[in-house]
Amino acid sequence: MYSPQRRDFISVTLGNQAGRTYDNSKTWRRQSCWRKWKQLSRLQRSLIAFLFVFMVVCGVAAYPNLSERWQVVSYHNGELKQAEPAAEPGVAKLLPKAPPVSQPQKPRRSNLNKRGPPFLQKRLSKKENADEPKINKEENEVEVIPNEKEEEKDNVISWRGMKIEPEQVNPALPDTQKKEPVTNEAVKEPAGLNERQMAVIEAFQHAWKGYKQYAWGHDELKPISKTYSEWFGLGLTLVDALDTMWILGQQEEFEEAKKWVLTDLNLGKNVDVNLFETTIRILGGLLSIYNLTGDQVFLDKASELGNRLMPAFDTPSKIPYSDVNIGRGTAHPPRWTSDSTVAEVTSIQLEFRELSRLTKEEKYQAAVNEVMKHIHKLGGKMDGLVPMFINTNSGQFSHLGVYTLGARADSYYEYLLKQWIQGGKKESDLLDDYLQAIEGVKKNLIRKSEPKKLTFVGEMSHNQFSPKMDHLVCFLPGTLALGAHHGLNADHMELAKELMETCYQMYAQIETGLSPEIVHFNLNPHNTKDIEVKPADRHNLLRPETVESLFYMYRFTRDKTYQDWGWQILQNFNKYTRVKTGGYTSINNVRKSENPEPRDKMESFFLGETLKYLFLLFSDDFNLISLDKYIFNTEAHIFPIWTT
Ligand code: DMJ
Repeated sequence: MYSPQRRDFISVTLGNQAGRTYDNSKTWRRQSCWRKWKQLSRLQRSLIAFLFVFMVVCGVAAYPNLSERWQVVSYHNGELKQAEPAAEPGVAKLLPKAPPVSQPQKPRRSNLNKRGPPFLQKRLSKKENADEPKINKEENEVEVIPNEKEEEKDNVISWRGMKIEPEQVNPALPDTQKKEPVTNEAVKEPAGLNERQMAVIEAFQHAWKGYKQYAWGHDELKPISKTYSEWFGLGLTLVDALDTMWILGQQEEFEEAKKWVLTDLNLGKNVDVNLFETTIRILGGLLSIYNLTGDQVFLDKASELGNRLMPAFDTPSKIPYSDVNIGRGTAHPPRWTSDSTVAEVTSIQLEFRELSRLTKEEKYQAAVNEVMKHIHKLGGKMDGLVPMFINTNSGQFSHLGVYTLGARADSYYEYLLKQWIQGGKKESDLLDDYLQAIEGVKKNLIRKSEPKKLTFVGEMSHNQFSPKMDHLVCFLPGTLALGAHHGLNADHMELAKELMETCYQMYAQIETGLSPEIVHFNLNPHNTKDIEVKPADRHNLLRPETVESLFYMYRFTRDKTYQDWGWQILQNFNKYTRVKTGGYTSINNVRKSENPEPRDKMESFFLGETLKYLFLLFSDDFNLISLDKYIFNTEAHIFPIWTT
């Protein structure tokens, strides 16, 4: 029989079990659990609480890895290229925003701060995977981190149209502690590329990674402070590196950089630029890449820049001013003098002459030829050697009496020979001046050191010989060898070999295996060391001259010793100047291998010249930029030898 009291009892008891709603069931469960919890001993309760907290902590720690793994899977499947929730809505919601189609790479935390548009970042994360020597906290030691599996499988087309597998352009970096080349079994030997060339490519990629991440579109990378420095504000490193990327087969990087040139290189900005530096690096870089690619974009830019630099020649003597405001179209000498540097006004000729040939506008060539004609006739030389300064008003040499093959005069000699070659060996004044100058070097500046009898080029100051030699002078073995190759005196080649050995010793005899900026040779037979380095000269700026000459020497002699010397130098750059987070840095003290004191600057010529010459040095393909068809300007940009 129905009893309301009993029904109430039943309804409370049974109703909560059988006919309960979702809310009611939760309440019931809570009450039941609570009751059970209360029945446990204090020890049991503590144990369960501890286990619960432990599991929560583990779960939180594991979450990012899980989400990252999901993300990689989704990229590899190619299903979620644009974070398309339609493909797998549940998973897509868990993922961070997916990268665009052109970036099929697992995003890494270190990629988050990258500068530049996202498509620029594709290569960066890939390179971070490689086994690579890393400079430690003190930025001067190497630590190797484990290799992760390559995830990306796209191809790169080299400039010769050769298809290169990703592993081939991104090898694990060799262990720089070892003297011998490192063989990486995982890296297939591609046709035409050897492991030393691949090590150069890897070095380039590491340098470029830093530049892209911290200095994109700016002049120079400061790799330690992870920022940039501006000199002219013209993307100096980027433009300087264009033809290197092309030669090294860095197609993707090249396309990204080209896009920057197209859209962001503003040559009309109100800025004072140095005529020489802008000509050799930017005008030279643009002309070179135009010659390699035939892409009109680069010639248009080169011709715009050429026009903007022309006001420099508007001087009383027609010897150009050192500085030009490319936006305003005005030019001026430095504030403290009306002099220009001799090397600067005589090392812009290859570029302006080539610009005339390509644009068929005579004015560029006319301006620079005028300078050479003037200097050809000028008094004040010593056996063909020129002083370091020339006055833009009078057109006369100034500060007479100091003669060097180093800073402020160096590339005058280099360009005499190279203009003669560029023009098809017809301009005899250039050849005469070159030959006379080399005789002047032999007569006045060449000596042998003690005790090892290293042949070196010193300086003359007011008839006093100084056994000082800049690293810059190490362009000379290469230039002498080039002249000999083009038919000049065979004894130039002998001198080239001796000087090459000396330039190598400027590295080999130093604690870090890297040359200082300047050395002094010992002439005293009682001293035991050939090379002395003054405290102010101990820096290394990642300069190219020695590896440049090694390249010429190898091409002309096929003596593999030159390749081995270059390999040692590359390894020492990796050991002492490579910055873990990307880029290479100039250093303050090449004698201090325990801490070479990074300077926090990667000069544009490290990419434009040093790595390019190393790559070419290691190549056994002598048709790769044949020296019978091309010449290099003083920034390693490539111009054809004229055939008509
Ligand atoms: C470069 O800009 C050029 O090689 C120039 O001729 C000399 N200085 C640097 C490299 O050392």
